[in-house]
Amino acid sequence: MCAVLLAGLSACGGNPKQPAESPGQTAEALKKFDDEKFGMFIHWGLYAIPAGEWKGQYVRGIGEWIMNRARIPVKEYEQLAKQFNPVKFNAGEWAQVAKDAGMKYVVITSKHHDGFAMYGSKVSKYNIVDATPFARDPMKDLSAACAAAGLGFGFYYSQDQDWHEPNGRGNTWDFPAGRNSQQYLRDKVMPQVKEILTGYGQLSLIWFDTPGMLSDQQVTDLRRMVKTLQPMCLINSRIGHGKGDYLQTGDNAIPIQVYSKTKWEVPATLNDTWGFKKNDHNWKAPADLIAKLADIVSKGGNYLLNVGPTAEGLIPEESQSILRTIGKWLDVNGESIYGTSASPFYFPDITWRCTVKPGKVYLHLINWPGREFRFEGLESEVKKAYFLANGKDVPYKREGNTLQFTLPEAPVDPYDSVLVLDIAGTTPRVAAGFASGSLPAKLDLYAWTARLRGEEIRYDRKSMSATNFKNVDTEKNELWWYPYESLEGNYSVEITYACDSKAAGSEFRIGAYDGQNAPRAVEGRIESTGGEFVTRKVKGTLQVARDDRYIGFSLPDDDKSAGVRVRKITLIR
Ligand code: H79
Repeated sequence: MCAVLLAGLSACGGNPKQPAESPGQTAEALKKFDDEKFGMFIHWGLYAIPAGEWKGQYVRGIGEWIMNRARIPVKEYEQLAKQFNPVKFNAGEWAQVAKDAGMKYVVITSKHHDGFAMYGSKVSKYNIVDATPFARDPMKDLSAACAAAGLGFGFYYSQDQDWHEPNGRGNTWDFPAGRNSQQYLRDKVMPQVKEILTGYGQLSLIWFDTPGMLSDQQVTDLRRMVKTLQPMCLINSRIGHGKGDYLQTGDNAIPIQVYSKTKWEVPATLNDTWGFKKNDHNWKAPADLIAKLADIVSKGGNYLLNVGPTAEGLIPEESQSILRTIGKWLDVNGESIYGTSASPFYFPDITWRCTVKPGKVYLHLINWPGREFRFEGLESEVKKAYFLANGKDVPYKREGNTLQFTLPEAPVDPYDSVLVLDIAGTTPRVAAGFASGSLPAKLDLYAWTARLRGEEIRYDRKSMSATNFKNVDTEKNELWWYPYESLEGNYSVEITYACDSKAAGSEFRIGAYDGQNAPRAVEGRIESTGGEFVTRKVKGTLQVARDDRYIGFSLPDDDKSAGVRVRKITLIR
């Protein structure tokens, strides 16, 4: 054995090109991960004490970023540790919430950007055992509770940003000077990652975040150590330099259509923060979350949904109640989620989503279409059509590749009525022009599939529209859609919105953003529609490049029209 490597150093003496890992084991772990679909993210740290407020002032943005946003000196922030005493923490209860939600794995912050280790670390005294009155390692309990409950267990570890360390990235208020990343890696990251990989049993995955400073070689060393210590432990793409086992989409970012180039996972919040924030009550509705779960799984992803426990150690009641509602839906409909494959069809709108298993097509009716439901593009013979919720047959007529279903007046499930088609053959045969990947000449990007940027923006399910596009400080409330390489081309653009005369007047911009340069954009003015939804042509042509990161809708100049309700934009090739 190479003791030097296990000590966390990069130079191992051997051939650095020699693989320290087994691709077969990674593939096996990925298969299990792909089947699981739904996991719990837990952001827990010292930031749960200020909970979004510093010295009596509200601090905007995600709660775990408070040290950064309020530019809190290390010496001051460190004092929080002396107050951290989560006496109500009960690992068994947390694992039970995940179980009740129908989640299959749990990922918790072992160290976030603030640099504080939430486990007993021998490497740095800045940890929950040595620096707090709690003086215990909650991760021992939690890893054991998850194992006992049959849940996968993984650690989040901030490998690049560390605001506590002069050589970590991100703290420019205490440490404005240069960084010796190698020293930080050698003295903290490698030995701490070794600790979390060796002290808590089998890890399903390790979840790195916000790469930026570490070099290709440094990341290679980090990956090698993980795979040497735990060959079955998956690594997410945020390790950096393309060295992950699966892709992380952006936070709360869902691809617009099926994406099957690689396995991926969407990390997402239940409100607008990861770490607990006492004033954030903007909880997403269970209906929305269940539809998002169906949406993500239909597109080929996993959903990693976050809870932010309090400084006392409790998962907020609202979070628990929402998660249990999702779990009740999964109790009945889990067959259409776990172990399924992505949709072989593209999605023309937001009425339905689709997952498949051998011999079965699951149509998730996430927006009830009324009594008539046309489903196009399936060539396979259908042997039986029925609802998962009640087992009742659903009558239909067939014309060529179109199935015309007659549905009951009301949904059979309040959230997502799953219509099962038993088909002849193992995999569905899909008619030309309907397959995922073959996008139509006219593509709707609904507000519902967008990431809502900002903490004021709101989505209304009834009118299927987003509103409250406020410009606050330097931040804007916007809609972002993620094409994942599917949209390269030139488009004319339409927008569907409603606006009353009071709110009319602002310029709007629909742009294609590559993450670095100014967007290629088309612009127009929000006009009064008398409050009705109308579809308007936008002047000009939108050029989308293959690698563009997102398509955005915003009010760039003023937010007089913040109250506009945007349902969708339409791209026409
Ligand atoms: O751990 C969670 C986040 O803390 C982390 N990733 C998820 C899983 C994350 N790190 N960085 N970011 C997310 C993006 C941060 C953007 C910011 Fe801001 C810009 C932070 C401060 C300025 C957004 C806008 C948050 C506050 C204002």
